[in-house]
Amino acid sequence: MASRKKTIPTILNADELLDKAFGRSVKISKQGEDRLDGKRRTTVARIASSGDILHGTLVKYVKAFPSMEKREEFLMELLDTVVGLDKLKKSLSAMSWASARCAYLSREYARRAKASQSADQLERTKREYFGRTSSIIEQIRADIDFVAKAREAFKKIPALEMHLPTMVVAGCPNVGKSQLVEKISTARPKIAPYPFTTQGISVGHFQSGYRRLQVIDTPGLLDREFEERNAIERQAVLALKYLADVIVFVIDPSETSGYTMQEQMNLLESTKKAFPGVTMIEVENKSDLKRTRSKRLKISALNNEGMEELMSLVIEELSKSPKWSDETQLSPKP
Ligand SMILES: Nc1nc2c(ncn2[C@@H]2O[C@H](COP(=O)(O)OP(=O)(O)OP(=O)(O)O)[C@@H](O)[C@H]2O)c(=O)[nH]1
Ligand SMILES: [Mg+2]
Repeated sequence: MASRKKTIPTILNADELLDKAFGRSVKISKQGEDRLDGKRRTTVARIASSGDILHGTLVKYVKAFPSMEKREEFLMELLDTVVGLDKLKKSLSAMSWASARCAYLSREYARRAKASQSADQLERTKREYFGRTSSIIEQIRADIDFVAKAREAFKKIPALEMHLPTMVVAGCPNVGKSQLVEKISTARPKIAPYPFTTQGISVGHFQSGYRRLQVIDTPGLLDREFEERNAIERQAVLALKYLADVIVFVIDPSETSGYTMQEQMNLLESTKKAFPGVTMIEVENKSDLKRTRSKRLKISALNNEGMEELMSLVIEELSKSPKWSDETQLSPKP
């Protein structure tokens, strides 16, 4: 599965950050007119260098996150669901604050070191600088850890393309959504005979002529209010809300999924209500196990039965999407 570009660098924790800054600067050594002068120049250079490293590294972390005020509403809402935007903002601004403090302390103590008149005074200045800087980093230890966690979560958000006509597959857990997605697209979701196999949304592509189309596999949705859903289920709801041009709702009449027809119909109704503008194609999967007399399209994602018919229905619906006319989405000719 394609994932978001790894633009956010690995985030060092507080100890690693201090090690990096002070470990590197300790290698610096300067000559002077006499011993004291040499020591003084070395100390000034070490203070400046460690300050630069701390400031530079923290600024890099903060800048690497997509700006919270920026346009991508969907991405922001997804990030909010996954990590919590308020907390992320708070931690990033703590990092900004610390980077400025480190820069200030480094300037201030380099100045003091320069003015030091004895080896003793120089040593005290150095210690004080180290102590104050370390305590700044210590203060943001939890923020650094949180940002590192957010980065991991952010990396797992698949690279969704907002401009592609998109089919979203929904339904109760274990009904065969991932099996269907796997058969028709480039996505390779995990398929297993138990509910809640799919964690978070995953994305794949398929072609119609030269046109690239997007399919999103979602975790099994349960018939619950948005507020009651967990973070994983909310991702699926958000994908439906922002991206779906057509929803393929998978039903398992064999009930081998562990969900009764009644439970599945309840979810179908609530999904219809929640996304009133979106066309919904209802399919009955696992037709190799059970076929009902309903008018719904019967498929077997496992045996490919009915799949061509389903996909032509899907493509017909997608071709009505305003995104379909966007020529930029055409794949280059092979
Ligand atoms: N007999 C039969 N089994 C199927 C068919 N489609 C899927 N399955 C099986 O049903 C089980 C669940 O399939 P998944 O594709 O993982 O189901 P899912 O809806 O993605 O489940 P979650 O990700 O847990 O929500 C697997 O053991 C599949 O092999 C089918 O057409 N016929
Ligand atoms: Mg699945």
